[in-house]
Amino acid sequence: MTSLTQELKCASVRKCVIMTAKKRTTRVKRDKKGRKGIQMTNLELQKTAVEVRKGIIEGTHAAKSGHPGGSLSATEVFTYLYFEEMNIDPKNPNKADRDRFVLSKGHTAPGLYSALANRGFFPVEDLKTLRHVGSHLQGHPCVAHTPGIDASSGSLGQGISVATGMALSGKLTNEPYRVYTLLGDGEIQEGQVWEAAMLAGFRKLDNLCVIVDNNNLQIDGPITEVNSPYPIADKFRAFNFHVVEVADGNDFEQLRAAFDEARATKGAPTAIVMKTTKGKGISFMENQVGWHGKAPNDEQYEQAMEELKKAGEALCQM
Ligand SMILES: Cc1ncc(C[n+]2csc(CCOP(=O)(O)OP(=O)(O)O)c2C)c(N)n1
Repeated sequence: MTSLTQELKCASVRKCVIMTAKKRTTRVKRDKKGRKGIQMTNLELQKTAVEVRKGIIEGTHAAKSGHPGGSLSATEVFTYLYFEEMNIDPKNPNKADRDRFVLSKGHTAPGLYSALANRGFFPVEDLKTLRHVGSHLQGHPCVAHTPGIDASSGSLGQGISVATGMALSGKLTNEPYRVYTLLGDGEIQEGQVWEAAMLAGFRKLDNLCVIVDNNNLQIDGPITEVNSPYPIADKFRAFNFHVVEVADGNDFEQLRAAFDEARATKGAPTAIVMKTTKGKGISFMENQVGWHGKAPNDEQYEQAMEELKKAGEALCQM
């Protein structure tokens, strides 16, 4: 491939992703495995994840604050849920039978906002207004202001309770939707998480999928040094969950298998416990606790965006 062809191809990656999403938005029939998304290949998902990461960096840089570390570790799961797994419609964010998502680790809103914007819920340009006065994109998700947000969150531990209530409601009213919620591994130190898990297991809420982002770092250090929640999988099993352990939650193939297994599981809620890398995709942020809640300065922004541009170009070669 000549460099010009290569350049043109890469410049159109974003356009391609958007076109693919638009073209397939109308196709919301479940595929053979029951996935309700737009049926993308792993390569398309990887390219999309690069775009989602760009939005995280754009947003936190413009805000001069926010949480890039845990947004980047969860980028693949945000991308997979909104582009492949869930029954959602960006043109009708509140449709009654939509699958629900609750970001229990609400501080990683930049990741969720970027997935929603790239999926077409609102313009990608809005990401630069993160945390600005008057913007609909505040530091933590707010159900009243942002299209696609199903629950306000940010006080750690509470989101899983909201998700459990939604799942129980779905069972009581015989609604077909599924409920997904994403928790941090530091967050699960909160006692309320286990009250919700106890109820979900007891009520056999097989329409509920709890995802734990096991990036091993919390706000001020490794989880094993602060208050270890290990063994995480065994704890959820003790609360009558079906558990899927994912060795690499930044790998789409493994996520695909995990969500297929969760959807096929009957008679128990599923917990997907996935190992990830905090700060994934930006060399100087990876596994650095200091990037939990800090924005890149101008120089760091340039470097991060350059790395993401190169990552996108490398995917174009495939
Ligand atoms: C109840 C409550 N206590 C404290 C905080 C402040 N806080 C925000 S993020 C965070 C650490 C969360 O760590 P983890 O769940 O591992 O998140 P991740 O590494 O995935 O970003 C804390 C303590 C909060 N949001 N809510």
